Amino acid sequence: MNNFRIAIQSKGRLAEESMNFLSSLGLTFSPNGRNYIAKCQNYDLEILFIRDDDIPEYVEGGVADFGIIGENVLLEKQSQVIVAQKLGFGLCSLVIAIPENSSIGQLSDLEGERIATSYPNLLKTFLEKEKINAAVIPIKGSAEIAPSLNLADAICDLTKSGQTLKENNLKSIATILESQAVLIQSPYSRKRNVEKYELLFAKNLQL
Ligand code: PRT
Ligand code: ZN
Repeated sequence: MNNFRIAIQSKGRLAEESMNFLSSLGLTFSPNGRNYIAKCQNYDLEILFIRDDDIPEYVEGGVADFGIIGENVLLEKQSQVIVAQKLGFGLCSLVIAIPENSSIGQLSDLEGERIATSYPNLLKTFLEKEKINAAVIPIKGSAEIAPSLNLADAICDLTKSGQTLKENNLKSIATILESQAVLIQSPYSRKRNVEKYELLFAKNLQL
């Protein structure tokens, strides 16, 4: 890999702010930047637009030198990358939530219950730490509907405003992670590409 590349989410909750971050470094891109790859107009850098779930693998494998991803995804995937910088956007919490009318009153009442989540690794680690024996039900999305369909007694999902939980008559009983977007760096990134980033970020270049 020679080209200096950064992988960001193509569309979704981190897409716009990731582009804003790159713009804040002084970088400019052509308006058709929604292709798979966009070349920077004023610096030797390419942006790779991909799904957020794929970003850790691309960066871990060295296809991209850097990436922008939520800590929630990074920690769930136990990815071997370097966290270069916390970015202060994409703030959200990974919580355990139960139906408002549930008989579960506190964390220890989750013993023997079923919890649906797309974050099975983070949830299992939390349950082990809390010494709670609960069944983790891995799902890909829409965890909030699992209790009403009797797939689970509780969920473990991301929340920001709390509106989605409320709309589904759920309430949070524990926060297992406070997450934000982070800049990750490949362990295989060529030295000169890391230097390019450092120069860029330090705004030592006149763009
Ligand atoms: O298509 P792709 O795979 O790239 O995207 P995605 O659908 O997997 O991810 P996306 O775009 O939904 O989220 C990307 C990242 O944004 C997440 O991994 C988090 O790091 C971060 N983030 C910040 C959030 C939220 N805020 C958030 N609110 N991710 C998801 N949500 C969900 C929440 O679970 C709820 O369903 O948004 C909904 C609204 O939340 P409330 O609490 O404001 O109602
Ligand atoms: Zn995703």
